Amino acid sequence: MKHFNRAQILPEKKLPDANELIAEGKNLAQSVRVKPNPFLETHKVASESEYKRAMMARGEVMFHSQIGYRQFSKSQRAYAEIYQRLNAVGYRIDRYGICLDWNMGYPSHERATRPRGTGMILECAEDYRALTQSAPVAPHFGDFMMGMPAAVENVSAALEAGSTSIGNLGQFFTYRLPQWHDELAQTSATITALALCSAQPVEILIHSNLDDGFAPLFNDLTCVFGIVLLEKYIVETLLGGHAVHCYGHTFENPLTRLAFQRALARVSDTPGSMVYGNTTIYLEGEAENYANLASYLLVDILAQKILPTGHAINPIPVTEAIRIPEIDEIVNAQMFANRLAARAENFPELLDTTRADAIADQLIASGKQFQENVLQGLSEAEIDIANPFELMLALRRIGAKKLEREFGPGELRAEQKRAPVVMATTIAALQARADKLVNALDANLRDELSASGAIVVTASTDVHEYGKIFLEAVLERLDMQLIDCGIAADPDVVAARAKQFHADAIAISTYNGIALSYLRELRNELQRHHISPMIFIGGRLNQIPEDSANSMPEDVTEELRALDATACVRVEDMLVELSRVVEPREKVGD
Ligand code: B12
Repeated sequence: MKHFNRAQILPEKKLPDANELIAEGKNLAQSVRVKPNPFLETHKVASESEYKRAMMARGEVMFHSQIGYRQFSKSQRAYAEIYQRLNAVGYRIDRYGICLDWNMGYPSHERATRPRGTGMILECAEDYRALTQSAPVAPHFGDFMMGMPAAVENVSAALEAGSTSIGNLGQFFTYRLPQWHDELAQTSATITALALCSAQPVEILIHSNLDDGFAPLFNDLTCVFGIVLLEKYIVETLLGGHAVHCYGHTFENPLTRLAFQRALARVSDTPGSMVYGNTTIYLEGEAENYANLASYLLVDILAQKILPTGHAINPIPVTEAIRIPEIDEIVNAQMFANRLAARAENFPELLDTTRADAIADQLIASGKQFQENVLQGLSEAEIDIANPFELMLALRRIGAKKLEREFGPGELRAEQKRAPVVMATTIAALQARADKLVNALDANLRDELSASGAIVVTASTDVHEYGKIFLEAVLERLDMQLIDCGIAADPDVVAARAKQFHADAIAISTYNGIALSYLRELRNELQRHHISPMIFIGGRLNQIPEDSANSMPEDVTEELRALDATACVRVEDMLVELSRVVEPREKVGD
């Protein structure tokens, strides 16, 4: 049974020629090369992978930190100061993940008029070099590089700043820049940038953070591992590069977290980039977050001690759930991690990996099944799976939910759902939380809302989907009619859908520090349509003020309320307000 046909996925009559794009990357590699920087010079290595292999041989655990502020001077200070303060007390930081802002994903000549979030903005290639000259710490450029319209210019600048670990393939599959619709240009730039890295005379780690990709939306971890194998096929078999995988945001079960690392060790001989912190378990309270930090970090430290894969560990600062961290908070988290790694010296004797290895067997076997199912299914749809352009764009357009439903290795159950071979916990946890919330509601309120049959447009302003998934799960259980605008939904699209479906309300989930500018644009679009549905907004309601002195986002709840929106900390806040104003209406199909 054919799952898809080509016209559904790649309707374009003509697509850019992959071989030409690859040749362009190879040609560029003649002039654009990795240049020396303090990290490469201090450690006398040609690439970070050479350094990683040496550290693995010495049984050393490596340390990673994300850094990046709107102000370049603050980012430069952070690059130097974190290293100096740790070095002064005998601790190490081996690499920095450079948190570029999504503004950097656009071609440089467009950035002045494009939205900005909370990340770092580099004005020119010299800025890349000035940054990596600030300390002998390896620069990992893993955000808004590969996968973006500006992939070629950003990757070129990173290579010339001495970076030999560049990503992020995962972002190609899920990240959408506001008001950017040219997927062909985005895919072309990514193919050329991948070829540019693959043609370098030194080993470039082509990084993919699975949690930036499809992983957060799969119910089955073996599909996540299948994506590892598919991306390795694209980067290594089709483009001749070296693929490395980062995982961790959504891996809260220590057993599957360890199993995933041990499975990666069995399918890859390239040192890993980093294992990401389990950010989704972070709460508001700092004290508890130190327990959250230890709970995942110890697993990652032991994983590297008993079977080194070269993944640096990544201690997430305890303010993670609130906003981007300050320099002091990053230093504290790194000191915590260095000390914990030292304390864990004899912990490996306590660990039995039998169960983790059994799960690793399943991840590899079913991951391979998923990979084969996808490649066969796409071939049957006349997608050329030997063509990286067609394959990458097809995967991006099909998306996580359909890929898992159509090609997942698990048994197909009722409602087109597949039984996970190895359960991924996040989505199931959100559904269970929604059940709990609705069951705990006051019965009158629940009945009133269910009777309302309200029509609600839902949307996320960026890639963050969990808040929206949770919200929709609650509203569905209250029989509301949902109009889903998806992730990274532009204000004009949301307003048009509200008009088209005569929506009672719009529910916006936002996380990237654009809450205020997004609401302003949405208000303008609704005015243009002469409609004024209620607006509910939740997530991270902050934004960096234009005249910010410290590059830190500030709460904008009052400004949102002044624009006549209901700013919500919890979903319950919306339910109470909705019940107060919405009139019962006929449900579609009643
Ligand atoms: C998971 C996560 C990711 C995942 C998202 C996976 C996915 N597909 O959803 C990934 C790894 C992809 C990701 C990417 C990024 N992230 Co992120 N992410 C998080 C994280 C860890 C959890 C957020 C989450 O989903 N929580 C689960 C939900 C269910 O809980 P909740 O947010 O508390 O939601 C509750 C309420 O807010 C409410 N709610 C939520 N929405 C709505 C809407 C309405 C209408 C209502 C009524 C209620 C409501 O309901 C929920 C239950 O009560 C947070 C940090 C944290 N721990 O909070 C950072 C965080 C939000 N991310 C952040 C950033 C900066 C990014 C990136 C830009 C980083 C980068 N440079 O690439 C990218 C985004 C790029 C893009 N293209 O958009 C920052 C935001 C900074 C800020 N605004 O100050 C945070 C705070 C981390 C940090 N400290 O720096 N991220």
